[in-house]
Amino acid sequence: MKNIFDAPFLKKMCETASNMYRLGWDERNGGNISYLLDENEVAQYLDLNKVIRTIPTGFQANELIGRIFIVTGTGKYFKNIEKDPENNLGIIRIADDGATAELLWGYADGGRFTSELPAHLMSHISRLSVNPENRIIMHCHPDYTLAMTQVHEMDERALTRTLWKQMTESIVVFPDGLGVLPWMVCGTNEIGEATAEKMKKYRLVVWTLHGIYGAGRDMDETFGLIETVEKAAKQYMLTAHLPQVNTIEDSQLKELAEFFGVDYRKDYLNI
Ligand code: 2HA
Ligand code: ZN
Repeated sequence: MKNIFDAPFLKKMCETASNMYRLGWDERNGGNISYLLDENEVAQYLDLNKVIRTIPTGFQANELIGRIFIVTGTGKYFKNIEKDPENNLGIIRIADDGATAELLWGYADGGRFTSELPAHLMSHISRLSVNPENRIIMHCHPDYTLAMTQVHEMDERALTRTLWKQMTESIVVFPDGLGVLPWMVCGTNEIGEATAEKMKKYRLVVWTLHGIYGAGRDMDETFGLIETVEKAAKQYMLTAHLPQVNTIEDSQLKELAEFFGVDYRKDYLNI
């Protein structure tokens, strides 16, 4: 059996959490990540017949029975993950009943997975139905994206258009735009269901006055999506109060999307 601390998926989880922390996206215990793992890869590091304990998830996820995830722990701080992964992360498998998590590794101090597990698992189900390659769901509280939810109209088309117009890269990186949820209580099945519904159409979902969810095939893609939204939101917050001299026109957004061959939301442009 190989040493779990050498596992590339564990290292990537640690490295990503540290980067997110240093960017200010995950203050205190803010944010959470879940990463769908390959069973054969996990089997190189852990005895899959050895369940440390079981933890109810609080909802039914029949589509994910047998699937294994590495997930950040509830109440844990992103800044501590890299130096102490075994207390701050856990590897869980969704049991045959679809409603119980079998702990295979981690949460060593008796902890459990993030309170946002319903939103994560439901979002995994949604994204897998659109793209079977999807592995990551990531949630965090980036400054400018969050600030923008205080001052910008929270309409999906309007918000996406504003972000696309901030910088050339935007429409190329997130041509599918952003889904938007109004303010809601977090940690509930309701916000999980609402997020997952949006995830059928978007890889990015903004939670008004809370933060953002991103989904992707791997950690870099998912991180990069949120990073690009946050950069565009920063440009907006740095300039929204100043006279607008130059902007990217709708015809130029179309040119960009066509040149880079991305499948963009055409009804979001006024053309
Ligand atoms: O896990 O970010 O949304 C802490 C949070 C809850
Ligand atoms: Zn949050």
